[in-house]
Amino acid sequence: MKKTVYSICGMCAVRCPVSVTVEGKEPVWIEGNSNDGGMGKSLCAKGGATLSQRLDSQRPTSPMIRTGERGEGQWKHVSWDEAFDYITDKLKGIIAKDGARSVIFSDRGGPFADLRKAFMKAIGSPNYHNHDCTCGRNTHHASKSVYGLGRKGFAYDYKNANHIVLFGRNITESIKVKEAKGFLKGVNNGAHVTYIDPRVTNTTGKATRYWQIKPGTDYALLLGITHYILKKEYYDKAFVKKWVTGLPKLKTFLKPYTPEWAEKETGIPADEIKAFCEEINEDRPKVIFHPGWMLARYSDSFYASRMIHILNALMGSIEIPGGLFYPKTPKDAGSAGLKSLGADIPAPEEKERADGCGTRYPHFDKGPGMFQLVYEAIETGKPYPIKAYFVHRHNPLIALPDSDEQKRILNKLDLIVATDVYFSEIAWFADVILPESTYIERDSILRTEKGLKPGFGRRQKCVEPINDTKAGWEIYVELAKRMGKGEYFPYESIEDIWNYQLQDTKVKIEDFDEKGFVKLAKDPIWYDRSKLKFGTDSGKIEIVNKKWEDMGIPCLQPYEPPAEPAGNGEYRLIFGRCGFQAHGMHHNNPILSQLLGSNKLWINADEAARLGIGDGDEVEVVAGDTKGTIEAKVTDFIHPQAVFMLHGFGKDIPAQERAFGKGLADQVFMKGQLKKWDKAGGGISLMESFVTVKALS
Ligand SMILES: Nc1nc2c(c(=O)[nH]1)N[C@H]1C(S)=C(S)[C@@H](COP(=O)(O)OP(=O)(O)OC[C@H]3O[C@@H](n4cnc5c(=O)[nH]c(N)nc54)[C@H](O)[C@@H]3O)O[C@H]1N2
Ligand SMILES: Nc1nc2c(c(=O)[nH]1)N[C@H]1C(S)=C(S)[C@@H](COP(=O)(O)OP(=O)(O)OC[C@H]3O[C@@H](n4cnc5c(=O)[nH]c(N)nc54)[C@H](O)[C@@H]3O)O[C@H]1N2
Ligand code: SF4
Ligand SMILES: [Mo]
Repeated sequence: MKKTVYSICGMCAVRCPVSVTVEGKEPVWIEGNSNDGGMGKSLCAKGGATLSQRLDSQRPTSPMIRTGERGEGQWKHVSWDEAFDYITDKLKGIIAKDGARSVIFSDRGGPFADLRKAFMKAIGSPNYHNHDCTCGRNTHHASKSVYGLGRKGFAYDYKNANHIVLFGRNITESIKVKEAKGFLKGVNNGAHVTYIDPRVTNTTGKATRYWQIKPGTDYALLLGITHYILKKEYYDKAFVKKWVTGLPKLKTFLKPYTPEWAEKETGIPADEIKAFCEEINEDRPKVIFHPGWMLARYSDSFYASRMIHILNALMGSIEIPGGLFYPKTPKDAGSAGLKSLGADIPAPEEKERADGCGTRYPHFDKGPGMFQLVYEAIETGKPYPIKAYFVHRHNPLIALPDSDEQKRILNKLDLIVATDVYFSEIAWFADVILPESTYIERDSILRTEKGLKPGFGRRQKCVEPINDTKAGWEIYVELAKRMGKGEYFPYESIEDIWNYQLQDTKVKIEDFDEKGFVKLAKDPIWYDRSKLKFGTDSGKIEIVNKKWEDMGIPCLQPYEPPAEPAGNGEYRLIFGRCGFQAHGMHHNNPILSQLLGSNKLWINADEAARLGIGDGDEVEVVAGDTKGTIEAKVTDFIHPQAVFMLHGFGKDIPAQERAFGKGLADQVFMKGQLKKWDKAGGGISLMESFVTVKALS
């Protein structure tokens, strides 16, 4: 007998709605959950590899405790009872000696993280982190400084846009399925697309204008664009008058930054910049400047991203079809939200986070913290000692730079517990691996789905686990109970959790059966544009935000050119992703490893000729004492100052036999980068590293 089970994909952090066909006890088919019109039946390649993830035998099949040195790969398989006992015995000792604040947690974050946050709150530590110091922190804080709203404060209506401007946002390969489909609809509807990247990507193929920008100079381009738009008055005066403060200061600040000046910095001709501004003037207000992600990996990304947020305001594209819109919450649809699992747990006694977010760094959001700063705290014991580390669905050894330096510091800890589905680099380095069931084998807590029609979504178990694995909720509820915090986790089943979450709403668990999600509004909700809400003190969009300036972060920062490669075969190392992989995760997946087995080093054709490198040659890449060899991809499609690698390859975990030793890992070449981060935005400056490339004779 066949049945359809609706769930939520977990192959990457986008978490698309899916529909799984189960025959008997086996999953036999997966596709997008077409009850969601934006999704249809589409999935990306990684989502399509879901069933093979479950069948992959080269992943942890039961809890494991380390028997050799950290990272050596000597393990004993243990029962869940033994694993829980081992962890709680150690943890109780650590807390008795150094206090609960000595426990840190790093997590992917996202809509199911509420339970993990509740666990940390119950344990009594303020030190919960998500991954965002390597992802969107700069854009997030930039958005807060302009709108008083975080980076998820707006969503983008690509489908109805007249012009989509993407700074390194490789929307057709670095995929969010619904977003990519919306983008392609926009393209088919005739939208202009301006794509800016030192490298030609698939998205370039959908663009009406491509600029091969000199790496690290987006801020200069944005200053030039904004200068010209203000000079020519190509902006929405009525919107700006009503909603934007600080325009005169911006005009004065921008005086020197003409398109001609920007041409010198970026390599993009002034005439083209002007032509772009003229086109934008015709296309506005339905213009979307995407605030970027990879734009958030340079040391001035906070400022580049701020300028993008300001440009959106100048376009007047806020809360209109074809522009930016507020993702509406259950409250906007007249419903209560999901009750937080930590709502009834008292806040930890310790108020100061070890990473200093909210205290030493008052302008950084406390919630997700800034994980790179934890390394300093572990190393120095300041502001207090850090002894135990829980890591869940996060792989700092891949996601943060300089894995060797990270290992040296993490080795000072007394306990590392990794909850993972794979033998990831961090799991391999841990003391205990708690194997989570693959996502189609587990239930998760309910999530809130914000949007024009807000609602709630449910990931449910489609099939039983084939190994001795558990769902995350089972793991943390059990750990909390064994740590004497059971009163805050009185749950015996996932239904107990779902009912707790739904208690203030009118929604019942059965309501999810029909479609996999529940919508709280029939029609799209748009705010009245005369009553917009911004989170700043003035309630307006603030070009100069006094609160930020008082915290030591100037809002209008003069441009400083990026560091230049020294020549003689030195290049800036840039990176990105492709459609078949998610970060450093599925490189050992039986299907995905066949689609793309290794990465190559993209190098500009003129540069390659100078160095005597031919397409397909093996070349050596060097940074400090780190060396590796990789196949060169010689191409005109990359700026001469940069070389490019796909992220996530170069696996060195022997248990991952299919991926072991294939290609090179970008993060190992980022020497000393753990300490290089944007002081205004907080994000790690991952793209500010240089390597030397040599032909192998
Ligand atoms: N050099 C370099 N560094 C980067 C990037 C880059 O391109 N280059 N990209 C940056 C970006 S944008 C991001 S978002 C971060 C991403 O880096 P991370 O936040 O670390 O993200 P992921 O790769 O999504 O997931 C990490 C871990 O989750 C595990 N995992 C996968 N599925 C499951 C599951 O179902 N359950 C559990 N418990 N674990 C699971 C994986 O095995 C892996 O160990 O990296 C950042 N760092
Ligand atoms: N298939 C797949 N999809 C994903 C992910 C995944 O791992 N795999 N990860 C998800 C996550 S967590 C994220 S954050 C997003 C990331 O989405 P994107 O930010 O679109 O990600 P990347 O593919 O890393 O693209 C980065 C691009 O920035 C370019 N770049 C480098 N330097 C510069 C510069 O100075 N200026 C400009 N303008 N561009 C530059 C690089 O050449 C590269 O093409 O993707 C999400 N979607
Ligand atoms: S983008 Fe692909 S892998 Fe990520 S959640 Fe959606 S279908 Fe799954
Ligand atoms: Mo990301």
